[in-house]
Amino acid sequence: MKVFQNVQDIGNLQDALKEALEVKRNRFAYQHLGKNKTLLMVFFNNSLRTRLSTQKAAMNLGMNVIVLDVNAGAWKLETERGVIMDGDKSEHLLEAIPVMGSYCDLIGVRSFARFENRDDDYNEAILQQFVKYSGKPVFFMESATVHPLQSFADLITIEEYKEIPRPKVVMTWAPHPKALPQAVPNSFAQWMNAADVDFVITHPEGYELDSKFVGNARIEYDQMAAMEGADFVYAKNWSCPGVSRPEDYGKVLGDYHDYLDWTVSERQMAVTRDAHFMHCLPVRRNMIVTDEVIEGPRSLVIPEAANREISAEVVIKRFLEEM
Ligand code: AN0
Ligand code: CP
Repeated sequence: MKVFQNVQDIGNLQDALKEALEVKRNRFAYQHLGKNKTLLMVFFNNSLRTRLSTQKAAMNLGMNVIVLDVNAGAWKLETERGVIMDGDKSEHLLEAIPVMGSYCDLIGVRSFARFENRDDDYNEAILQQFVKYSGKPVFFMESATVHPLQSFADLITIEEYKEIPRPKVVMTWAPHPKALPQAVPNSFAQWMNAADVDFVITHPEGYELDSKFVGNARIEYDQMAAMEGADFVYAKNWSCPGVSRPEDYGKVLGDYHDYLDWTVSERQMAVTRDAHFMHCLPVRRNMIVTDEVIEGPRSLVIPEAANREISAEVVIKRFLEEM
């Protein structure tokens, strides 16, 4: 594996899940793999879980870890080639990336969608430069379009908590006051399509996700109908993916107050098969989900976040095994 971006990069999913459960039981068994190896994590955006869980995973594997917050202390980076750099950017990504690569053996990068240009975001303009110019293997820690470490942790959590062999998993859009990326729902759709689950997506009209991630997943515009018999409810807000109206890309459509009936509450959970509630966090309470549901006995948000250490450890372990 040279890049961890898509579900295909991890290979056979059953094998990856088996390895994850083994690593979870025995998370310090592979310390020798990381000896004198350095992970560099580069953050262009905020993080709580990704930062802590990925660092913890690398330490479990015996690695040294360096973290760079690009927007807190590093030089401001220009990312476009060909611009005359007479503004506030002191350094170009084209020098910064190979320099970063020279100090480490493996790089994780977080760089969210910028919502300036849909093609740049959907072509992964920033992450692809790390892949191309760092000279080191790269894993995506939420890029413009994907968040694979999250989806892998979500899949591990579903595997651990499912009560029937092929559970019904419903991903529902939920309201949010600010424009959020599509990376989490894109990846979740991609991973659920590859997993052995009955997968349904529900969202208001206008929020259709890119077909490259949705594949053949079932779409149900009626949220209550989608929830019927669900075993897992996966809530997430995302802004307009701009599929049918590119001019709306990255926007919150209409007034979010008009969508508050999409907030996951006891009303939706009542028609499920006593579903587990999931969310990647951070979550805005009583916007995405009510206090009652997130605090309820079927909420998995904490074990789900804890599994981020496990998904990261499996991925980093796979990279180390090839070094
Ligand atoms: C980000 C998002 O929605 O993509 C990160 C989620 C893991 N969330 C926010 O920016 C609030
Ligand atoms: N779920 C997740 O990636 O959280 P952070 O943004 O805090 O890393």
